[in-house]
Amino acid sequence: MATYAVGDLQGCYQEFRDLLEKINFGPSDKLLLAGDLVNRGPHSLETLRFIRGFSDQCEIVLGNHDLHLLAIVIGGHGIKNSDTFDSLLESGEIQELADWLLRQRLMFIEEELNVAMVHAGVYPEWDLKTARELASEVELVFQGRGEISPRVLFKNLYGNEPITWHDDLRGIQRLRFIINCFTRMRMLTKNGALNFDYKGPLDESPNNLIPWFRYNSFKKTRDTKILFGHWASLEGETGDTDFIALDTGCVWGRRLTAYCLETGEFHFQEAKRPSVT
Ligand SMILES: [Mn+2]
Repeated sequence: MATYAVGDLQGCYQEFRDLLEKINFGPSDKLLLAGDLVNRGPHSLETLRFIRGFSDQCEIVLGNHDLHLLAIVIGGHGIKNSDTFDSLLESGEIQELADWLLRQRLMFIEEELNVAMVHAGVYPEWDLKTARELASEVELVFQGRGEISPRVLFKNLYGNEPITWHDDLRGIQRLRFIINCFTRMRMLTKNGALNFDYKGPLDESPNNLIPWFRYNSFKKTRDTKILFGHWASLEGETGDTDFIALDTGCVWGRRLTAYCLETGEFHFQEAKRPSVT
């Protein structure tokens, strides 16, 4: 039995199936999916339907594109020009698939292997226990067991504010900060404020910004390995073996990555789509 973590699928269903075949994924193996299962790529409906079919073998954390889908279905937001999940939205299965997505997490911790997975990152001021508790606050709202309804949360999902964390943040402001960290964060200012402007490679990043995984010299998540996706222009490199970047831009014509937790090996499936810059 092996545990594989796979980066952003974004509707790249064919590459996903080919990758599973390549790693010989079997009924006793486990799959960790780092979120952004849908959008930008061609086959969001097929991807979700397929994953749901073997979800007892999967652990999923939600990404910003998955939340965008829920913001449309549950929060009443409009579709953007760049969205590519029309056939998913028009499918008779959409409500069922959305309900299933709402039961997924923002952070998954595999204690035995000392690994945690999130879509974008763990805010560097949070230790593992704090991060897990804050993720739970949002997950309870997704499940309809929080102080506000899922509809109200998804209606008010969008926005960059607040950009700094205080323990006494409440309501939508608190939930939005937690969600933005787990699903959208890349860079921070020296004062720990979120900055959403820069998405490029590390070696071209502005001097005043620090990637979240390099913010602290003493990591509050200690020796737990953090797996994440979301940042395709890292091309799988963080320069730190405690932080594993899984989004290798399959949807942009590069490749899909699977990381085996037990062996530390990486497996790749090249994209079938032509590369875009
Ligand atoms: Mn993302």
